[in-house]
Amino acid sequence: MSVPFIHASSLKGLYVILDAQALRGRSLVDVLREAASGGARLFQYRDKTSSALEMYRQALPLRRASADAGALLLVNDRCDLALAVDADGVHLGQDDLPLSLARSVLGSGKIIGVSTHGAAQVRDATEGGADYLGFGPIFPTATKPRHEPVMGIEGLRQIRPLTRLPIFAIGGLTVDAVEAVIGAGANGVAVVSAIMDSLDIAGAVRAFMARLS
Ligand code: TZP
Ligand code: MG
Repeated sequence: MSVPFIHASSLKGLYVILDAQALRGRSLVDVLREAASGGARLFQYRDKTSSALEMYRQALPLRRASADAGALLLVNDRCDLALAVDADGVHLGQDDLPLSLARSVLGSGKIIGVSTHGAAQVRDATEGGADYLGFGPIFPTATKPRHEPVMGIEGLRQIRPLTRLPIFAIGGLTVDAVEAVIGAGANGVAVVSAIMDSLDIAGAVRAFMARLS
């Protein structure tokens, strides 16, 4: 599936995952706005515990805030919610709706990203028409309980030649890992705790942007 130019050019750099379970008393919209003020332009709404109605109520103001900031907003897991709030796309894990069905549901105008954890999944998602890939976990992470085996920088380097799609490295990444993952072929980094655990979200974003430029 071809990706509109505006999408393709945006699928790199810092990908901030707005995790509803990592808020530390702040609101998702506040985190998005602060991150956008630091320069972030690519966001995902991730919520593993809320009901569909709660997620809808969270995603709608996020959609508005991302549009105000000129940023892309993707929804984790749920194509229905992505459509309901007119998000820019969806991010699918290996146990979400199959890519082909997600594409039928969303159409060619939405971005679809796929989490991958090895060579076969990278090939399948590429052949299946994903717009970008997540790859990881690069390092162990407490953000995702019972995560897949770590792939390491070397795992990333090995799968890089298998796809021309943008790859976002994910899992346990801090600013100090940026050089290594980009050096191994990633087009960007997807992060939760390195941004959301920070008391200075805009500053944390700027630190990533400085290493990514
Ligand atoms: N998928 C693989 S690792 C991970 C997800 C959602 C969690 C990433 O969070 P963090 O805090 O950046 O390690
Ligand atoms: Mg999922």
